Order: sequence, then C-alpha cells, then structure tokens
Amino acid sequence: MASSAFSRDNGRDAGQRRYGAAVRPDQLVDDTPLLTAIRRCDILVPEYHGQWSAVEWRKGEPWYGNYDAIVNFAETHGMAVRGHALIWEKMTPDWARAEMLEKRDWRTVTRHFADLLPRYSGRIADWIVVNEMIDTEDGENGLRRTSFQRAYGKDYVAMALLTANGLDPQARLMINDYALCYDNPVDEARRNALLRLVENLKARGIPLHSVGLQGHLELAKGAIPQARLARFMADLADTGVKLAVTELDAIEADRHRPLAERDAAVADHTQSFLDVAMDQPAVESIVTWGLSDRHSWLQENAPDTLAAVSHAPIDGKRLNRGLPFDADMKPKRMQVVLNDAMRIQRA
Ligand code: 9MR
Repeated sequence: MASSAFSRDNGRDAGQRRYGAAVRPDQLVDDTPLLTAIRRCDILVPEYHGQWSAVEWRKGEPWYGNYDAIVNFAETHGMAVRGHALIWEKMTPDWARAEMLEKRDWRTVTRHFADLLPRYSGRIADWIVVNEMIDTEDGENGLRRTSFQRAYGKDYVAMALLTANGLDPQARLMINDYALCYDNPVDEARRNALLRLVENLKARGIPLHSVGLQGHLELAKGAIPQARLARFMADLADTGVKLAVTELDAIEADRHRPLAERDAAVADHTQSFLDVAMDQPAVESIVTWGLSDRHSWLQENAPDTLAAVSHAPIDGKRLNRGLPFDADMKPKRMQVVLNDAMRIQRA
C-alpha cells in the first residue's frame, strides 16, 4: 500500500504499519510540495468533509463532492481512506439532533449510515463510527451527554457499530477519542472509561475492530507517562481490538523560544509518545492531523488564520509548530522522528 516513493525496512513490526494524514480536498489539486508529501501517505482521512454536517447540511440533500474528491484521489494513487466520522455530536446537523430528540427513532441514524457506507463500500476500508464519546466530567457513566445518548440511551455506541456492520460487513469499524495520554486525573478517568466501554463491547461480540487514540499531544501537560500509556494500550489490545494513532499533532507549551528549541521540544515529545505506540504490536497505523503547520486546526484561533486559509504569505514563527512540516513545507525534526518511527525511507 505504500506509495512508490517509499519503502520500509524490516524493522520492528514496521512492515504492517501504515502512515497517513488528514487532508482537505483543495490540497489535492495543484502540484505543490504539500501534495508531494500527501502522496507519500498510505492512508488519507478527510479532515472535515466527511462529517455529517458537511455531507448533509440540509436534510435529504446529501452532497458527496468533497468526499468523492478525496476518495477518488486516494484510489488513483493507491492509498486507503478512513471515514471520519459517522457519529460526532459536534458535527451533527441541527435538523438531525432535533429529529433524534423528538422522534427517538434509530432510523435517523440508519439513513445517514446508509447514505455513506454502501456508497463507499470497498473504497473506504475503515470507518470511525463514533468519535469523542467519552466524558468523565459532565457525562453519564463516562459517556458524553449527546443527542445520540439522550435519544437512544447508553447503548447507542453498540447500536451504531451493529448498524454499520450490517451496511458494510467488510468495513473495519473504529471508535476514537482524545485526552488519554497524560498523567492527570482527567486523562486517567478517561482511559478507564474508554477501557470499560471497549471491554463491554468486545465481551458482547459487538463488531469493533480498532480503537483510535487521537494523539493531540500537549506539551504543557508534562512528560508522556510512558509506562502508564503502555499499560493502557496493552489493556485495550488484550480485549482483542487493534489500535491506531488517529490525529497526531502537538500543541506547543511556549512559542517564545528560538525556533530550533521549539522544534526540538515538539520532536522529543512526539518521540516519547511514538516510542510507546510503536512498541505495541496492536498499533496498526499512525495518522497525523495534517502535514503542514499552515493548514493545522491549531491555527484556527490564531491571528494568522485568514492568511493561513488563503495561502497568503504568513509569519510562520507565530504559528503553532506541531506538525511534521512548517508553514512553508520545510520538514522539521518531528518529520525525522516520524520517518524513523515508521521506518519509512526513500527508495
Ligand atoms: O481539524 C478539524 C477542523 O478543520 C474542523 O473545523 C473541525 C470540525 O470538523 O474538526 C477538526 O478536527 C477534529 C477531529 O475531527 C476530531 N478531533 C479533534 C480535531 C480537532 O478539533
């Protein structure tokens, strides 16, 4: 599945691991350095355009243009696509929330799944079926209070996996969540809640193939607690699921230091995280949430947002530097760390 520009050596389990990135359809058209980096991926994930509200903003009028653009591009270049995400409260259209809460009829969800899964059957091999369902602070029994949870009860995650499996029995099904990697009471509670959920689903034979750990690293949260994280990954793997790092990037703690120091801090932190992930045989893939700092969601609240979106010249030093390439597509030390971890080498 690797593109022709890369090959892997026979390093530790690396042969089966795939590397990917989140992409936006406008990045796939021109011949840019970003596109060159995208073409080195094994997996593409629509960063935004796969969400329910992006596909069916108005009820009954689904539009697949952007989704198709990504799937077609991936197919042309021999890459896999991961669907992201069938259910995510934040990106559920208002009409769907209202309908679910009013009617409490699972067919609202089935219709949405039936729009996407058969359409991309055999073309999208794995799907994030439910995204960000854990909430141990304001949730109920560790589950986020969402329209889905309110309308259908705590078993909606299992129902969603069963429905997806019925519509595309070949697809590999995932759930995905964040804030699972650090040594603090919130992350610890979230790890336990996710593990309980996965244990329950697997014990009941619900079709769940893989669990996604988003991996939005935050340097301000302190060092990666490697032993604790390794234990967590092993506990998940023991339930019979595979694992994936699905949205890797890093939020800097201090943007006022010299660039070299900042990039070293991001690279070292990423290395510390990847050392754990790559040691766990159940981890099948690493996806970064974008490739270039110019297009990262982490810039969405930054003063340079407009320039970043419009591709205009920007002051890259002011941006968060949490992806493998900087705003001008210069590889940073994080790219070296990733390449090394994935054992991806130029042929
Ligand atoms: O990076 C994504 C950003 O461009 C979108 O506006 C946003 C809403 O769709 O989603 C961002 O990606 C999120 C991902 O889908 C789920 N985990 C958190 C990511 C960052 O917010």
